[in-house]
Amino acid sequence: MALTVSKTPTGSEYKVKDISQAVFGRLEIELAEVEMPGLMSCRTEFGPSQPFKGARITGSLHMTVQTAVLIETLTTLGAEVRWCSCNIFSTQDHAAAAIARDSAGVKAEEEYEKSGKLPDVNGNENEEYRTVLRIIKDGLLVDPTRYRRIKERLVGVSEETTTGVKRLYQMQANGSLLFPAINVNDSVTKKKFDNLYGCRHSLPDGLKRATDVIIAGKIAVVCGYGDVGKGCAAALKRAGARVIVTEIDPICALQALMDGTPVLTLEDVVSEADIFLTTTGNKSIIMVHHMKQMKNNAIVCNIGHFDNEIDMHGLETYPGVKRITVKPQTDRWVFPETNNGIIVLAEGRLINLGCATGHPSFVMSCSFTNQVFAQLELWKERGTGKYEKKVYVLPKHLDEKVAALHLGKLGAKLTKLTPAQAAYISVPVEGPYKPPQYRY
Ligand code: NAI
Ligand code: XFA
Repeated sequence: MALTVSKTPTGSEYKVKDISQAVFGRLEIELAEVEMPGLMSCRTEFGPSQPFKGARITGSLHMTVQTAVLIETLTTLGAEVRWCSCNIFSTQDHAAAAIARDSAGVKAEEEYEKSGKLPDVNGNENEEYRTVLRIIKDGLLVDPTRYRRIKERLVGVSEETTTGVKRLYQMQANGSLLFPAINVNDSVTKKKFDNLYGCRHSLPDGLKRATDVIIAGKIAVVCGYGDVGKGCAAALKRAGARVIVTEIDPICALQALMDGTPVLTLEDVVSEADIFLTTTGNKSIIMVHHMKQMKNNAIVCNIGHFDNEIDMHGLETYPGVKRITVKPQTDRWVFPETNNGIIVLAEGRLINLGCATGHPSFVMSCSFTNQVFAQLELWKERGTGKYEKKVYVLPKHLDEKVAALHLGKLGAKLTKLTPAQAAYISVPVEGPYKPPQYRY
């Protein structure tokens, strides 16, 4: 399906699947706003002074309802915004339509539109990088002078993802970073929400939508007890499951035990458990020889690394194995020797994306409020020399402010330190704030 560039009556360009979905998009955006108090407080606090006046902000991030609330926070603060969906699967067409109609230029589904094919994930470069290169190349064809001064004009970048942040630190190390960058991923209020609370919310949702099995009473194995594993184990326990953890790190293993959860190996429990979940960020965790030993209709799913924790290749190529698709994202795989089947969710990819709707608005509000603070800081300090061509994290007081802006909505009241208490616990800090490096 070809998408054409269109214009709103006010001249804003857009390229979205179906502009008529803007009405539905707007209604969901309005629901999300109430659940995104951090972003809405930014509008109240900074809107009147228009701090982004003159700033042109462009983003490449999943074009969802929650991202729409971020975009409209930036425009409320005075920015001119253009947005490009970063992933063909993650675009919510109604959100894209509402933003295109009301707030910012939007490009969605770039790759798919051109070739009709999914991007080649095995290409040499990663997907975001190739998307950016392609946009630059297309732009140069239209106007060869188009990007000549981008290096001088670019004020800075804020980055959301672990992978993106890693790449920025590599660029800093090899001298190829051309602009200041703020690492939003390592704000406490981003990471804990993304990894711990977000997954704690959406794992049971995905399991229930996909299978409808009762979780109570089941034996669930959670591979990995980092932030994601801790959140998922907690959710499964609250739903009444008996949880067992596998770990390679003695500290995380001990934490599981202190939380009352046995730590064993997959081999120990593979033929006993009902639900298997990978959260390790590592690869090759549940292999086909494990799956073969599982009980009939054991559920196998992943919420950790995008696609390589479960040995789907081994399963697909197992001699005589039969795949029965119950519905999209729910497959029963039957082994010929035993005639036992296992139920694999989301084809081994992220269960909370494939079988649920990802993070809820409140979780995204914590990430995105960090994004707004990062952009405000970069724009305010442009040309002052405060930020060099390096990667920074937000100062602790801003991380705390993100949290503070989410307290009111939940009816919390914070106790204030007395001056004497403040002096008693104050520790002089030298140099820039460094977030804790440990991950427990
Ligand atoms: P983490 O590093 O805190 O935890 C991973 C844990 O797995 C560690 O404790 C590690 O010791 C353990 N581990 C590694 N190899 C193992 C093995 N072979 N067997 C058993 N345990 C093993 O990382 P975190 O924050 O929990 O994230 C994990 C993954 O989840 C990452 O790939 C991350 O990108 C992804 N993630 C997914 C989300 C989602 O919505 N689906 C949200 C946030 C993160
Ligand atoms: C899709 C997001 C990715 C959607 C969009 C539509 C639907 C569900 C793909 C995404 C991320 Cl990779 O959004 C989700 Cl129907 N998100 C973030 C998100 N999750 N991430 C769960 O929801 C966090 C994460 C992940 C997956 C961290 C590390 C590794 C993988 C963007 C977003 N989500 C809110 C969607 N609500 C409808 O805006």
